[in-house]
Amino acid sequence: MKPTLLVSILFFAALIAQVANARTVEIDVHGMTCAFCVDSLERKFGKMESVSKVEISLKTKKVRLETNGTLPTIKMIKQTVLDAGFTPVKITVIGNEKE
Ligand SMILES: [Cu+2]
Repeated sequence: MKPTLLVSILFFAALIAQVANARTVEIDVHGMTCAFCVDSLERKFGKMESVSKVEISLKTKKVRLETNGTLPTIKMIKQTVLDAGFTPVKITVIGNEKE
C-alpha cells in the first residue's frame, strides 16, 4: 500500500470519528434581553475549541451549539452561561452523546 493512500485512509477515519461525535446542544437561557447579552454569550462559546458553531436566538432565548466531540461538557456549558451572568434553565443534547 502506498503511504499516501494510507494517510488518506487515516484522515477519513479520523473525519468519520469526528462526525460520529458531533452533537448539537441546545440551552434555554434565562436573562438574555438584548443584543449585548447575545454577543457576550456568542463570544464565550465561540472561543471554545470544540465548538464549531454558535447560534443564539434572542426571540426564543435559546443558545444552540454545534460541537465536534464530547466537549464542552454539560457542566462546562452551565458554568459558561453562569459566568456570563445568565441562568441556564434547560440543556438538551441532540445527537449521539455517550456521557
Ligand atoms: Cu443585554
